[in-house]
Amino acid sequence: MNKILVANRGEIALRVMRSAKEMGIKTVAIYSEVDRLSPHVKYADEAVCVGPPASTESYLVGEKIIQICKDLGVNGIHPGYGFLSENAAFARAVTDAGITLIGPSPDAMEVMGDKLAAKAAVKNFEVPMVPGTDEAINDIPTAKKVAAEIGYPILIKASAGGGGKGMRVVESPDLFEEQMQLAVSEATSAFGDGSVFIERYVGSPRHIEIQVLADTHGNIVHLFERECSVQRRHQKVVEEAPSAVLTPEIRESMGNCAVNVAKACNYVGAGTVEFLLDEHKNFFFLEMNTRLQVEHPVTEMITGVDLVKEQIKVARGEQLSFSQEDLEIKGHAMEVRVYAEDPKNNFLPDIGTLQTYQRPGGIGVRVDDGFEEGMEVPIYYDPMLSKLITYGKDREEAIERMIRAIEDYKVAGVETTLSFGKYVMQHPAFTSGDFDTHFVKNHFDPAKLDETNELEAEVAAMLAINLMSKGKASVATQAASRSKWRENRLS
Ligand code: MV4
Repeated sequence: MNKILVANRGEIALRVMRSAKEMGIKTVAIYSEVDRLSPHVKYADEAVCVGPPASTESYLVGEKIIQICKDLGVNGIHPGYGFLSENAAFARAVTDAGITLIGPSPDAMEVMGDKLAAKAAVKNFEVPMVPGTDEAINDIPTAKKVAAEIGYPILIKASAGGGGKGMRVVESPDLFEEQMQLAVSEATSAFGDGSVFIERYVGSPRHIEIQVLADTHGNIVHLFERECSVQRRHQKVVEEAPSAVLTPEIRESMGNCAVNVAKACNYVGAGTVEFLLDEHKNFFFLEMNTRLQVEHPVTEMITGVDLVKEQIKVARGEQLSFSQEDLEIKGHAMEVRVYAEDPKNNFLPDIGTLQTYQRPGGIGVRVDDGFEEGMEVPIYYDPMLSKLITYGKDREEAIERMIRAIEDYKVAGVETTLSFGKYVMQHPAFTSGDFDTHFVKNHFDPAKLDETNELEAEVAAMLAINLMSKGKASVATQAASRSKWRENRLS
């Protein structure tokens, strides 16, 4: 495999290309007309325009992508995440064209893409699952009986759903019929498949996921957990590795379960097994994602493993570069997703030009992004600008480094979620580790962001007046007194 096409855009396209380049592999970029000037296009050895801005006419058109591979002598495709990364039909078409997909088999994608099929596949592998039904529910009276046996509150889930789509919490029996009918009609319109199942609702769960890696020689390892509980409308916004609450025993048990889930579907490549952790530290298998995830860098930072390089080696038929015993957690990594959204205005996506775009740097700071200063933020795609990742000897250092990196990250021209990331890093519920998937609902107050910003504006004004009235006092002493003063005000 000496030339790969990255069937994606933005930060993940650039991230994949960097690792491929280190392996001496040529890269081909695809881009839509609006992405012509993107960094991943400039970075690739070759680049081909794949169509107009709309994803359905560009990044999602599998036939065009495969044709480009044939035209340019490409022998591997890395799909990244999103787009066609979990599309079994595309995976089959790639293989049929004699090209290697850097990812799992189409069968594994299909099994894990159907939440009920995933539960059935995993059933005999001693993996704890939330009490609930294993089959799709068709008639409501039977469903109501099962719900009573499970015990309220229950959750109705669409079998073809995932990532929180098609889920309805039902608090009591009298609400069951109505919610059941709504769930089935929603699943039918959203996924073209109305089959639903029910589970006991785990009220205040943490969302913990385990990274797995499997080669074509039967070797499967896990690369420990990522805590992804700080989410907004099922969109992860802050992730970290390792979790602040897992004990070594739970980590080992959860890791072994994740390896068993991979075994259950003959998994090959990098994948993620999602669990819920309840307040008593019981964990339950939720689903498996058959792609490299957005948040994979925090795992890379604590293990030293380049997951994209491992994906490529596995796709080339090589054995894993390490055994389970070789892997250990060193330090702590934190990730804040930087979206072009306004956290003071219900995270409304913002558009515009990056008038200012200066990345932070220094020890333990990694920025995975797909933008340069002066670029337009396109409206056609996910509004994520970058992932800001920090690494420290422990969680405290990773957090303080993240705060410093956020303060050093200069973006003007669009609103971003950087201030929200800093809010989370400084919130006692987060710093104490005492949070769950309801963190944003329970602890985020947008007004507080204004307070911090007003405070900073006040300090800047006072500094300006001070400097002007006293002439050019030494800026260093002024800045030192400012940050001390602000520190006191914020604590
Ligand atoms: C659950 C759950 C509680 N109880 N299932 C969310 C998306 C998908 N990964 C499955 N998810 C959940 N399934 C049971 N039986 C809680 C979640 C969940 C969640 C739910 C609401 C709001 C945010 C959430 C974040 C992660 C997981």
